[in-house]
Amino acid sequence: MNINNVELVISAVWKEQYPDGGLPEFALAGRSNVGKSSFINTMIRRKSMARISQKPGKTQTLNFYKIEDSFFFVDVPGYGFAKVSKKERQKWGEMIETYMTSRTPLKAVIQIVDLRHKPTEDDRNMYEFLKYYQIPTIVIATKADKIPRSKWHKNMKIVKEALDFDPTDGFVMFSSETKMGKEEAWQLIEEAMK
Ligand SMILES: Nc1nc2c(ncn2[C@@H]2O[C@H](COP(=O)(O)OP(=O)(O)OP(=O)(O)O)[C@@H](O)[C@H]2O)c(=O)[nH]1
Ligand SMILES: [Mg+2]
Repeated sequence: MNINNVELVISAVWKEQYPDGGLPEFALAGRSNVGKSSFINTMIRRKSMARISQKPGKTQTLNFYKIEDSFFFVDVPGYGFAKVSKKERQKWGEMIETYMTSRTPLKAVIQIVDLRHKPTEDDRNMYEFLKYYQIPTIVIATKADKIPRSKWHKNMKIVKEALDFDPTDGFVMFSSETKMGKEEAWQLIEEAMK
Protein backbone atom coordinates (compact mmCIF):
# COMPACT_ATOMS: atom_id res chain seq x y z
CA MET A 1 0.00 0.00 0.00
CA ASN A 2 1.30 3.42 -0.94
CA ILE A 3 0.55 5.96 1.78
CA ASN A 4 0.45 9.66 0.98
CA ASN A 5 -2.36 10.82 3.16
CA VAL A 6 -2.61 10.45 6.93
CA GLU A 7 -4.78 12.52 9.19
CA LEU A 8 -5.42 12.39 12.93
CA VAL A 9 -9.18 12.80 12.81
CA ILE A 10 -9.97 12.67 16.51
CA SER A 11 -8.63 11.69 19.91
CA ALA A 12 -11.68 10.11 21.44
CA VAL A 13 -12.66 8.91 24.88
CA TRP A 14 -16.40 8.50 24.47
CA LYS A 15 -18.47 6.56 21.97
CA GLU A 16 -20.13 9.75 20.75
CA GLN A 17 -16.72 10.99 19.58
CA TYR A 18 -15.87 8.03 17.34
CA PRO A 19 -15.81 9.11 13.69
CA ASP A 20 -18.80 8.54 11.40
CA GLY A 21 -18.64 7.14 7.91
CA GLY A 22 -18.09 3.48 8.61
CA LEU A 23 -14.58 3.12 7.17
CA PRO A 24 -12.82 -0.08 8.33
CA GLU A 25 -10.84 0.26 11.55
CA PHE A 26 -7.79 -1.55 12.90
CA ALA A 27 -7.09 -0.97 16.57
CA LEU A 28 -3.77 -1.48 18.26
CA ALA A 29 -3.47 -3.27 21.57
CA GLY A 30 -0.45 -4.00 23.70
CA ARG A 31 1.53 -3.33 26.79
CA SER A 32 2.61 0.21 27.45
CA ASN A 33 5.89 0.95 25.65
CA VAL A 34 5.79 -2.23 23.56
CA GLY A 35 5.82 -0.32 20.27
CA LYS A 36 2.19 0.25 19.17
CA SER A 37 2.69 3.82 17.96
CA SER A 38 5.99 2.84 16.33
CA PHE A 39 4.18 0.08 14.47
CA ILE A 40 1.71 2.59 13.02
CA ASN A 41 4.52 4.94 12.05
CA THR A 42 6.43 2.13 10.35
CA MET A 43 3.38 1.01 8.41
CA ILE A 44 2.66 4.53 7.18
CA ARG A 45 6.34 5.43 6.76
CA ARG A 46 6.26 8.38 9.14
CA LYS A 47 8.88 9.11 11.75
CA SER A 48 6.46 10.52 14.27
CA MET A 49 2.86 10.76 13.20
CA ALA A 50 1.59 8.56 16.00
CA ARG A 51 3.18 9.84 19.16
CA ILE A 52 6.12 7.78 20.32
CA SER A 53 6.98 7.75 23.96
CA GLN A 54 10.23 7.93 25.76
CA LYS A 55 8.11 7.52 28.85
CA PRO A 56 5.47 4.80 28.84
CA GLY A 57 1.84 5.81 29.06
CA LYS A 58 1.97 8.60 26.50
CA THR A 59 -1.04 7.56 24.44
CA GLN A 60 -4.11 8.18 26.60
CA THR A 61 -7.01 8.43 24.22
CA LEU A 62 -8.29 6.46 21.24
CA ASN A 63 -6.46 8.20 18.40
CA PHE A 64 -8.14 7.69 15.04
CA TYR A 65 -5.65 8.04 12.17
CA LYS A 66 -7.36 8.11 8.80
CA ILE A 67 -5.20 6.50 6.13
CA GLU A 68 -5.70 7.36 2.45
CA ASP A 69 -9.39 8.08 3.08
CA SER A 70 -9.86 4.32 3.11
CA PHE A 71 -9.43 3.05 6.67
CA PHE A 72 -8.38 3.96 10.22
CA PHE A 73 -5.56 2.89 12.49
CA VAL A 74 -6.79 3.43 16.03
CA ASP A 75 -3.92 3.94 18.45
CA VAL A 76 -4.90 2.83 21.93
CA PRO A 77 -3.25 3.47 25.31
CA GLY A 78 -1.11 0.61 26.53
CA TYR A 79 -1.94 -1.67 29.43
CA GLY A 80 0.22 -2.88 32.28
CA PHE A 81 1.75 0.46 33.16
CA ALA A 82 2.37 0.22 36.90
CA LYS A 83 2.31 3.93 37.65
CA VAL A 84 -1.37 4.56 36.98
CA SER A 85 -3.98 4.68 39.70
CA LYS A 86 -6.68 2.08 40.09
CA LYS A 87 -9.24 4.62 39.00
CA GLU A 88 -7.34 5.43 35.82
CA ARG A 89 -6.94 1.74 35.07
CA GLN A 90 -10.68 1.28 35.44
CA LYS A 91 -11.34 4.19 33.10
CA TRP A 92 -8.92 2.67 30.59
CA GLY A 93 -10.67 -0.71 30.85
CA GLU A 94 -14.07 0.79 30.18
CA MET A 95 -12.84 2.84 27.24
CA ILE A 96 -11.17 -0.16 25.55
CA GLU A 97 -13.95 -2.60 26.34
CA THR A 98 -16.66 -0.29 25.03
CA TYR A 99 -14.75 0.33 21.84
CA MET A 100 -13.65 -3.21 21.12
CA THR A 101 -16.89 -4.98 21.93
CA SER A 102 -19.30 -2.59 20.25
CA ARG A 103 -17.54 -0.98 17.31
CA THR A 104 -19.01 -2.28 14.06
CA PRO A 105 -16.29 -0.95 11.68
CA LEU A 106 -13.58 -2.69 13.74
CA LYS A 107 -12.16 -5.31 11.35
CA ALA A 108 -9.37 -6.66 13.51
CA VAL A 109 -7.27 -5.85 16.53
CA ILE A 110 -3.52 -5.69 16.00
CA GLN A 111 -2.04 -6.97 19.24
CA ILE A 112 1.58 -6.03 19.66
CA VAL A 113 3.80 -8.21 21.84
CA ASP A 114 7.55 -8.20 22.43
CA LEU A 115 9.31 -11.01 20.56
CA ARG A 116 12.10 -10.96 23.12
CA HIS A 117 9.98 -12.01 26.08
CA LYS A 118 7.31 -14.47 27.08
CA PRO A 119 3.93 -12.65 26.97
CA THR A 120 2.92 -11.13 30.29
CA GLU A 121 -0.27 -11.97 32.13
CA ASP A 122 -1.77 -8.76 30.73
CA ASP A 123 -0.84 -9.87 27.20
CA ARG A 124 -2.52 -13.21 27.77
CA ASN A 125 -5.63 -11.62 29.26
CA MET A 126 -5.91 -9.24 26.32
CA TYR A 127 -5.66 -12.01 23.74
CA GLU A 128 -8.12 -14.15 25.70
CA PHE A 129 -10.54 -11.21 25.83
CA LEU A 130 -10.27 -10.78 22.05
CA LYS A 131 -10.88 -14.48 21.44
CA TYR A 132 -13.82 -14.49 23.87
CA TYR A 133 -15.48 -11.74 21.86
CA GLN A 134 -14.44 -13.40 18.59
CA ILE A 135 -12.56 -10.34 17.40
CA PRO A 136 -10.17 -11.25 14.56
CA THR A 137 -6.64 -10.58 15.72
CA ILE A 138 -3.28 -10.01 14.08
CA VAL A 139 -0.45 -10.66 16.53
CA ILE A 140 2.66 -8.62 15.83
CA ALA A 141 5.75 -9.77 17.71
CA THR A 142 7.95 -6.69 17.51
CA LYS A 143 11.48 -5.59 18.43
CA ALA A 144 12.89 -8.57 16.50
CA ASP A 145 15.97 -6.41 15.80
CA LYS A 146 16.84 -6.60 19.48
CA ILE A 147 17.53 -10.34 19.46
CA PRO A 148 19.71 -12.44 17.16
CA ARG A 149 18.03 -14.04 14.19
CA SER A 150 18.88 -17.48 15.60
CA LYS A 151 16.33 -16.86 18.40
CA TRP A 152 13.41 -15.71 16.28
CA HIS A 153 11.83 -19.07 15.66
CA LYS A 154 12.19 -20.32 19.22
CA ASN A 155 10.78 -17.09 20.63
CA MET A 156 7.87 -17.14 18.21
CA LYS A 157 6.96 -20.58 19.52
CA ILE A 158 7.16 -19.35 23.12
CA VAL A 159 4.91 -16.39 22.32
CA LYS A 160 2.34 -18.50 20.49
CA GLU A 161 2.24 -21.13 23.22
CA ALA A 162 1.88 -18.62 26.03
CA LEU A 163 -0.99 -16.87 24.26
CA ASP A 164 -2.69 -20.13 23.29
CA PHE A 165 -2.57 -18.63 19.81
CA ASP A 166 -5.44 -19.41 17.46
CA PRO A 167 -3.87 -20.46 14.12
CA THR A 168 -6.68 -18.81 12.16
CA ASP A 169 -5.33 -15.44 13.38
CA GLY A 170 -2.39 -13.71 11.72
CA PHE A 171 1.09 -13.69 13.24
CA VAL A 172 4.05 -11.61 12.10
CA MET A 173 7.57 -11.19 13.45
CA PHE A 174 8.28 -7.51 13.12
CA SER A 175 10.68 -4.66 13.73
CA SER A 176 9.98 -0.95 13.52
CA GLU A 177 13.72 -0.46 13.41
CA THR A 178 14.48 -2.63 10.35
CA LYS A 179 10.94 -2.70 8.84
CA MET A 180 11.02 -6.47 8.95
CA GLY A 181 7.51 -7.95 8.57
CA LYS A 182 6.01 -4.79 7.14
CA GLU A 183 4.82 -6.30 3.86
CA GLU A 184 3.43 -9.35 5.61
CA ALA A 185 1.53 -7.14 8.05
CA TRP A 186 0.06 -5.12 5.15
CA GLN A 187 -1.09 -8.32 3.47
CA LEU A 188 -2.93 -9.44 6.60
CA ILE A 189 -4.52 -6.01 7.05
CA GLU A 190 -5.65 -5.86 3.43
CA GLU A 191 -7.02 -9.38 3.71
CA ALA A 192 -8.98 -8.45 6.84
CA MET A 193 -10.38 -5.36 5.14
CA LYS A 194 -12.32 -7.39 2.56
N1 LIG B 1 14.74 -1.41 18.70
C1 LIG B 1 13.42 -1.21 18.58
N2 LIG B 1 12.81 -0.28 19.34
C2 LIG B 1 11.47 -0.10 19.20
C3 LIG B 1 10.71 -0.89 18.28
N3 LIG B 1 9.41 -0.49 18.39
C4 LIG B 1 9.36 0.48 19.33
N4 LIG B 1 10.60 0.73 19.82
C5 LIG B 1 10.94 1.72 20.87
O1 LIG B 1 10.17 1.43 22.04
C6 LIG B 1 9.73 2.64 22.71
C7 LIG B 1 8.22 2.67 22.86
O2 LIG B 1 7.61 2.75 21.58
P1 LIG B 1 6.13 3.32 21.35
O3 LIG B 1 5.82 3.05 19.92
O4 LIG B 1 5.98 4.68 21.86
O5 LIG B 1 5.29 2.35 22.30
P2 LIG B 1 3.71 2.36 22.61
O6 LIG B 1 3.31 0.94 22.70
O7 LIG B 1 3.00 3.22 21.63
O8 LIG B 1 3.69 3.02 24.06
P3 LIG B 1 2.43 3.70 24.82
O9 LIG B 1 1.79 4.68 23.90
O10 LIG B 1 3.07 4.34 26.01
O11 LIG B 1 1.51 2.60 25.23
C8 LIG B 1 10.29 3.78 21.87
O12 LIG B 1 11.51 4.19 22.44
C9 LIG B 1 10.52 3.15 20.49
O13 LIG B 1 11.54 3.78 19.75
C10 LIG B 1 11.40 -1.88 17.48
O14 LIG B 1 10.84 -2.62 16.65
N5 LIG B 1 12.76 -1.99 17.68
MG1 LIG C 1 1.72 4.86 21.94
